[in-house]
Amino acid sequence: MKKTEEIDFEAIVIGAGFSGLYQLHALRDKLGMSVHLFEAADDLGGTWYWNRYPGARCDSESHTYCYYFSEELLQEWEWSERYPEQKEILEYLNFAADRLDLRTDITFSNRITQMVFDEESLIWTVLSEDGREYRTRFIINAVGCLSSTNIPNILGKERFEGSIYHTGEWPHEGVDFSGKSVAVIGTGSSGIQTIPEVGKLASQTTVFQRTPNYSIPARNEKLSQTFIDNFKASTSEWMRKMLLSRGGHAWPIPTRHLIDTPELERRKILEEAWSVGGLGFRECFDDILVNKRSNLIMSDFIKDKIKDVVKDQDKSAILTNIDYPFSTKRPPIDTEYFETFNEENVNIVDIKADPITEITAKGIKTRSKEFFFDIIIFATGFDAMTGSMLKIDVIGRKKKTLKDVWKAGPLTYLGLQVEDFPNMFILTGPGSPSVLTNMPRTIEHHVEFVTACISHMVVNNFRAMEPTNKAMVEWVEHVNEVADKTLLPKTKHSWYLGSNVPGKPQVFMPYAGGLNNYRDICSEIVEDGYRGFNFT
Ligand code: NA7
Repeated sequence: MKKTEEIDFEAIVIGAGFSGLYQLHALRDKLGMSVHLFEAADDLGGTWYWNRYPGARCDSESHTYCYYFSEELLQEWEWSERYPEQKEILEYLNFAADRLDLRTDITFSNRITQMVFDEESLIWTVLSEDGREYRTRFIINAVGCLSSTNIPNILGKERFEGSIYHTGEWPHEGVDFSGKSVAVIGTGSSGIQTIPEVGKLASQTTVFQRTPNYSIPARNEKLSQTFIDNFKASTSEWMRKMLLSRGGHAWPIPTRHLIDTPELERRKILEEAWSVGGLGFRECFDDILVNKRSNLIMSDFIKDKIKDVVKDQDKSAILTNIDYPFSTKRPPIDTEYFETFNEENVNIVDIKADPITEITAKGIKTRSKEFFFDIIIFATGFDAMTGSMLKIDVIGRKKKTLKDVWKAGPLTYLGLQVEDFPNMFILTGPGSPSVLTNMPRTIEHHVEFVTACISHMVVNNFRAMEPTNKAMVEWVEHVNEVADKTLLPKTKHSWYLGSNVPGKPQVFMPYAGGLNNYRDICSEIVEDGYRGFNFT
């Protein structure tokens, strides 16, 4: 029996992705704390450990999608392409973990299932799947925003005699598509990356599309040595640009409104941005997410581009039947996605018009037709932003459960902490800019914020920290107000709102005010004596 005050580690970090690895390093090597990291997978990587589907690649540009807290890491690592593919990101994270000697303080294949706060000792007891218990003062949840897979509950799924895969839980040995008839359900970023690769290999590919997507050509390319050398000589300038931007990316900050730009000039700007490609396309004007008319013009521009590519009129009509403003759902970027539909053996089924009714032993039935497959791929996304936290049974003060506190939608202060769950932090949690940004920039900010909070507590002899109810409620109101000033909540079918998961409360979860503004708010709160937080 452990004594009440006894702890195993001063801090426990959960999750070995980008955020957890840096948090382990920061607390252990900057603050000198005893820290341990638990990870459910048998190796590190987080999102990039699980998402090994064909074509898996990051939508952020590689030289921005990495740690900037260490100039050494920046100088030593070399990215090969404009966008890093999954394998390269995993290699990068392994490189960083080895350089920082992190593996010694990580336990793999150990899923945390419960955490319980003791009000008297102010200690958390963390329970893992294998029945072991660990006691700690601080818990930092680095469980990821897009880690809890969403597999729709379609009637008859268990009857299917072929193979079923989800893009977010892809087998390490890969999948052989040659000579196979393959179904892909879902046309979000994962589906849009997978479909061209499957289309090349399978004998027949059928895409089941519920909501069509605006997708921008990624225009991936090898990075030249000149680019790499220039980058290494100016990393601080790259960082400066990223921190000034709303999304934590390094492309030029938009200054023009589409609506005020004369038509010829507007066309020229859109064409130029289209030829550069990538997520930066939406940043060529400043008013896309606030002005309906501007958004409509940009949306129509993209639809025309899709129509130019897809030759078959029926397929083109299904792919461009988009009824929501551009970028209000997370916009994918692609490599030859629409071009793939020019292949005769690649077809698309509009399941909004002709919904899937069941999965049979041999394939998929829609209301009007039966299809036969060897393989079904679910590219159906994730229970985003709250799914992974709510898989853990989190019990705080007065036996309150996180599940209960979040039953009408996530409540947090700054996306970082929840009242009645002292000393528990969530990295890139709901209510923070997170998924609306280039994740490593948001992650570094959160890790450094949490590290500073803990350091502040140590220096001042505080034993517990949590937000006040007022601060939390006001922050959630602010998150909603900010989102409501944009077109973002106008799309009802979006994982930003939780609408992809049946029964999930529909609340706009990320903070849409921009990473630059969010960072300023956090700094002001700290300067104001950690306004909104209570210290014990
Ligand atoms: P997404 O973006 O959530 O896409 C999932 C896709 O699956 C999307 O097209 C969904 O349609 C579709 N879906 C979800 N549930 C169903 C059911 N029940 N039936 C048919 N189709 C369904 O996930 P991704 O993995 O592609 O990307 C996640 C993020 O990773 C991405 O945004 C980037 O940030 C990186 P819907 O649109 O909900 O109608």
